[in-house]
Amino acid sequence: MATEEILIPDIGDFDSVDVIEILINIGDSINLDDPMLTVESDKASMDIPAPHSGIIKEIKVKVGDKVKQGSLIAVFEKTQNSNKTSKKESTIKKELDDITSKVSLEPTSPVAEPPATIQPIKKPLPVSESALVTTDKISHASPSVRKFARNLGVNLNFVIGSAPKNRIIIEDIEAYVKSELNKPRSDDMGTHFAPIAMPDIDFTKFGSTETKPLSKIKKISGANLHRNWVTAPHVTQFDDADITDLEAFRKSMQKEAEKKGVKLTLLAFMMKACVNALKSYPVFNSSISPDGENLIMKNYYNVGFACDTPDGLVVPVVRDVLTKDILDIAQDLGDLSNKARERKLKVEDMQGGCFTISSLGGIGGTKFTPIINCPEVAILGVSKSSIQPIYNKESKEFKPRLILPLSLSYDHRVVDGADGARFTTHLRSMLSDVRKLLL
Ligand code: CAO
Repeated sequence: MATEEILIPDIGDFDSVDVIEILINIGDSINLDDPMLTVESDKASMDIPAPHSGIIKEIKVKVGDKVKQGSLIAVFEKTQNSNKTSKKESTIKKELDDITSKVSLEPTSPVAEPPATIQPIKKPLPVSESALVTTDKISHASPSVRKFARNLGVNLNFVIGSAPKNRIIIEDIEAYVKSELNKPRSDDMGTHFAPIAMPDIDFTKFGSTETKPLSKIKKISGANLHRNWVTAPHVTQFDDADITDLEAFRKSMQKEAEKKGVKLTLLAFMMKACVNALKSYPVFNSSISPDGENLIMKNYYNVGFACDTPDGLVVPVVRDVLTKDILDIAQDLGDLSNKARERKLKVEDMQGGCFTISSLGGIGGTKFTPIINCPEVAILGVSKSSIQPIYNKESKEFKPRLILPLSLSYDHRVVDGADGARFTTHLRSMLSDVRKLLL
């Protein structure tokens, strides 16, 4: 049988490229277009395919060698099918030109952004399509990429390729490994919710950006909100309360309160009404024990309120609301809000809450779905009151009334839907009749 020398084909403008991997052994029987070695320029790595089928007799390069067009790679003995030749270099070059221009213009995968470090090669190496798209029917990856995946124990079937034709490249494997390592771990056989990693997008590709660090409060509250959101199955019950009389009463009392140095706010009345409802429906004043076996019922009534500060959201707690009158509650609210905005809240000011009120009424909006402040089991959202035409059964006419929208989110593991509706109905009745509230 005749032997033949295999040379590095035309590699475009590159003077030389490095051999980074030898994919053949002496005695190997190789087919047309099988990858023989991987070379790397400063822009990309590529596999050099076999120009014929045959048996490898000698290997003339080693890892680390620099090679260029015409360098001798190997000597091989031609076999029967050796007459078939690899694709013509001009065809290969055209295909690669098309592919590399696409790499620079558009991501080919809708889910994975191509990592910013991937650079298209300026002049493509003349390699065959089969070197770009592996013979493996499931995952497309070059032998060197497969080896990299094997070393890390990565199953390529789980990796999304970001190169043309969904070919998997080294960066895809690195991104996959990073996302797997970042997944929340739990010792409960994965029954906890483990979201997939957020794609790492280079936004500067779409326009100018600036990066600002998150405040410490935002980082802590963000982690807590996320945990609460995925842990407690939330249901939000909406209702409206007629606070026309309550507002008239509050305004009539405001001057007297101011004399005592207190701002009599709607929130103070809301706290009183909530504690009345908590007393009537004690399941709302409970927490699930950490082992999930018991409900811990509380005999004290501390109510937290979400407070917006320049650094983010904090939740100070008004203690013993049951035993305090409206002015005492208003006083505590004022003191705690000031402390929050001056960053003077102590840890104990934010501990021991049983239930939380989040009032956005002073800002606006008709309804929202607040996130429960776990391990509490419910939170009341208060939106902006507005004058609405309400039908009066006795006079048989519509009358303008001040209506306050309420949104109660509760943990459905603890609170049934019927109790949710009973709680807001109770609240609505308390807020609509100021005498009931103050008794
Ligand atoms: N409807 C209409 N107007 C309302 C209202 C409501 N539900 N609640 C308050 N207002 C009005 C008040 O009448 C007051 O107006 P005047 O200045 O004309 O008297 C103004 O809004 C401010 O009200 P306030 O001083 O009583 O403050 P507040 O009780 O509404 O709010 C506090 C206090 C600490 C809750 C609030 O400053 C705050 O931080 N709210 C944001 C809470 C938040 O971010 N929640 C989201 C949590 S989830 O991300």
